[in-house]
Amino acid sequence: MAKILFVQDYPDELIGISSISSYVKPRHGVSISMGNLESIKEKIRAEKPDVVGISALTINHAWALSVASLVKSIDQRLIVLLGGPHPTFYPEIIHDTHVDMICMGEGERPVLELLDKLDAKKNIGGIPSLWIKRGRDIVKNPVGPILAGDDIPMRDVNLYDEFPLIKKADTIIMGASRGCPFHCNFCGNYALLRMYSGIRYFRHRKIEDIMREIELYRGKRAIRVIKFQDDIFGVDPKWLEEFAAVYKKRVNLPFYCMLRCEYTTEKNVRLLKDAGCFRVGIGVESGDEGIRNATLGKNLKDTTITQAVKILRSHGIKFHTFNMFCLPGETLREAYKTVDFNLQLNPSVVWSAIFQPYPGTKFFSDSVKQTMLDSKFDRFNINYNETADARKIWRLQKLFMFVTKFRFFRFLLPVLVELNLDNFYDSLSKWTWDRFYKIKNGE
Ligand code: B12
Repeated sequence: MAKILFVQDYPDELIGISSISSYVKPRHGVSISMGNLESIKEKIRAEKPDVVGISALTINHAWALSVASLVKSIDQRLIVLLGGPHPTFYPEIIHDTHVDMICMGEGERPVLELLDKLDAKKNIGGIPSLWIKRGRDIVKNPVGPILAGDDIPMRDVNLYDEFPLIKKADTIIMGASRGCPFHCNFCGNYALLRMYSGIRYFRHRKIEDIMREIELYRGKRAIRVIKFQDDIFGVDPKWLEEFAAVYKKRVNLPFYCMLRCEYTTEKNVRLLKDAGCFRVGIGVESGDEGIRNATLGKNLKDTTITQAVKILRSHGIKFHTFNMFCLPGETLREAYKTVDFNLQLNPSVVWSAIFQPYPGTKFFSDSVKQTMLDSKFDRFNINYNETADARKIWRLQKLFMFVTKFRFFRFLLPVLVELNLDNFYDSLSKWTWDRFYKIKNGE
């Protein structure tokens, strides 16, 4: 038996990690640690793993490298393996002194093969999907095949039991599918579809597995709400029909999911509502159709969004919108359209972010790469909007949530974006989110 210790920054379950855990646990030891370096250090000393597997996004890649450095300071022989979206889209992170290998894409098969080979003391050089440092050389194995939908394992429902807040939570996150059939320019899926070209990358899981996974969680804790965090829920109408019927019969708990507006049809919404869906998230991205489609490649008309919202409303399903500001080439006039379109749609929650060209997106280029690495990529400090309006649009993003909550202030926006009150606007944005929009207890 070989042992892997997973380490993550995000303070909640990560489906990817609990999935790899159940895949390798029949033959190997798995443990988990989160967050601060001191607790990670203790865990390494207690568990004595062979491999430390660090899950990294771009926003926390600097943290991931600090963990890698810590691991090597404890014992040079420990293998440091980085996986997750950041190394998938930016495998060059392997050049960091403290990283031994990185995993591109799905981790179940490569991690199992690595642990099997370590256990059997075999050569680990040729494992598909892993880039491996060998002295000064790097072995860049091509990406291996992905799991078929039916083979995606049920998660290890016990992995996070040592964390009281997770163990006691009355919501669970679920994944009913992997991948996304769309390739919007601002999303990592753009690179994944190319990385896995020729393969049907979007896959639904077996409905029976999803039900059994939920039942396992319900056997452990009192669950009130389920959050499906698939990129887009219910892409295949036949799958959705079957899912809705089985879910209602076997689970019958309120749930939340993400939809694309094309799939928000009368028929699908009726199925979702009947099965227990009470809220959905939809990506608006920009209120300007030109930016949304020509720049972001979303391929979604205003009328499709308004029609979707009308259907959701008629079925009493709440919805929240996802939006971005400071988009490449976006002018202040176009940014106002995002505010006004949301005022028109009137969602129960609005969410917005300052656009960032993450690795894996169409927008990621060599020049951006340089800025990211030099700056340790603080996501809110770099504004990639190159227009003269950049600062004003940044302020608009900070005022966006407040104005969608208190509509009366809309007329003041042209004055407010001119004022250099950036710290105040930043605090106001956080306050509005915490006070009015942050979803508490899954409601
Ligand atoms: C759900 C989700 C969230 C949830 C997370 C809830 C939760 N508890 O998981 C919320 C809403 C909180 C969230 C927030 C954010 N998210 Co998000 N999110 C997702 C989403 C839609 C699904 C994640 C998921 O469950 N995937 C399914 C599992 C099975 O896949 P996986 O996580 O990739 O894991 C597999 C592999 O990556 C690999 N792997 C993962 N870890 C490791 C570790 C090791 C050692 C190994 C070997 C392999 C390995 O193996 C796993 C199993 O095959 C993804 C898109 C996507 N499809 O992945 C975006 C995604 C991960 N998010 C993204 C972003 C940008 C964010 C935010 C920064 C957004 C923002 N501006 O605030 C924040 C960051 C939050 C944080 N501090 O971590 C980006 C990341 C891009 C990047 N380059 O880093 C993604 C990829 C979407 C995109 N636009 O491209 N997110």
